[in-house]
Amino acid sequence: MSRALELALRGPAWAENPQVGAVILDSDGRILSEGWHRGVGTAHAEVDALSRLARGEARGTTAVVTLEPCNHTGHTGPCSVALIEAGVARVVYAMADPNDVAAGGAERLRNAGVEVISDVLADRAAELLHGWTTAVRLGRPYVTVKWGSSLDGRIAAADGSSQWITGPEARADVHLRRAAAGAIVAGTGTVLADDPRLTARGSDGDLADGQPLAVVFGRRDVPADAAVREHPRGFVQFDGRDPAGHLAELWDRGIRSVFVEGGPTVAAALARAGLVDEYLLYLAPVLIGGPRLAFDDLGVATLGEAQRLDLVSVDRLGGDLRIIARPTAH
Ligand code: AOF
Ligand code: ZN
Repeated sequence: MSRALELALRGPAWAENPQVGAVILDSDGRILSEGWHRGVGTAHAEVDALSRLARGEARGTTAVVTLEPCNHTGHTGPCSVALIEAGVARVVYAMADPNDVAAGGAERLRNAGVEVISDVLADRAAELLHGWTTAVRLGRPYVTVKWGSSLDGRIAAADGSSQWITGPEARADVHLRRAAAGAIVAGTGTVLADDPRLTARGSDGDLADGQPLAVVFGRRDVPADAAVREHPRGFVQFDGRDPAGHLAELWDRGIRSVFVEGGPTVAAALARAGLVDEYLLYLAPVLIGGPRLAFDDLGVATLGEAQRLDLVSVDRLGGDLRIIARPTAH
């Protein structure tokens, strides 16, 4: 299962479908074949692994998959049936498929006489697919709000300068997370003030392979010479007044995760609407002072109304801290 989880990571993290990996083992536990899912419309992981075997070679084998084999005909046929027809004797999977449309594969396999073992390394699979699973459950993209701040919680100096509060390790981490997101969101305030490119780049400045869609929230015009207009996937603008509606439109375009980097207005609008699944803070040991904070008014008049979050992780990245928190319900 560890190997299958490694293979899963080869698939695109930004895609509409989950990252899934599979290995096929012979009766001595040797790996006969490996597979992974490359995104919507392509073979599912277990079918990809089966396709690398000769006819009849899968008979009596064990298939190890990071997600319960699907039971539906979507872009491809049901994996449960493919495994049964190939004569696989045993299926081991990590976590159940939370997608109602696809679920039910384990039962179908059992009914066909295949031995089924579940919950192997389930925690690791659940963490890998946390964003996708949450998105499927909520029926909208997984929303991460990211900001970089000084020790005193400021995101810019009085003149608006904000580059760079944090160091290169933190920036590299941001770019990895951009590349894994379906879309990056920034408000028009940020577009006008910082002229961000909203692309995922390597340390050499080159564009990463997977590029998130660029999304701008707000009513003000994006200037004709704005960098976001040169975005390799183009940019989309919403007026910002209906965050839930905008997320629904992004969902319809196949976007399953959005990475919000765009200023206190957008961050507060999403947080107030209860639409944020993850808060990602890069905290630098710098003092700035002054009025520039990461969130506009959250409608919290008294401490009892404050949003309490669960601390998920605290890591040191170079000279900065990365702090991840999530709402308790998530
Ligand atoms: C599997 N193995 O490798 C993956 C699965 O539209 P489709 O046909 O590609 O189906 C997508 C759904 O299938 C997806 O939402 C999830 O529930 C499941 N993904 N299932 O057995 C795989 N990627
Ligand atoms: Zn499948």
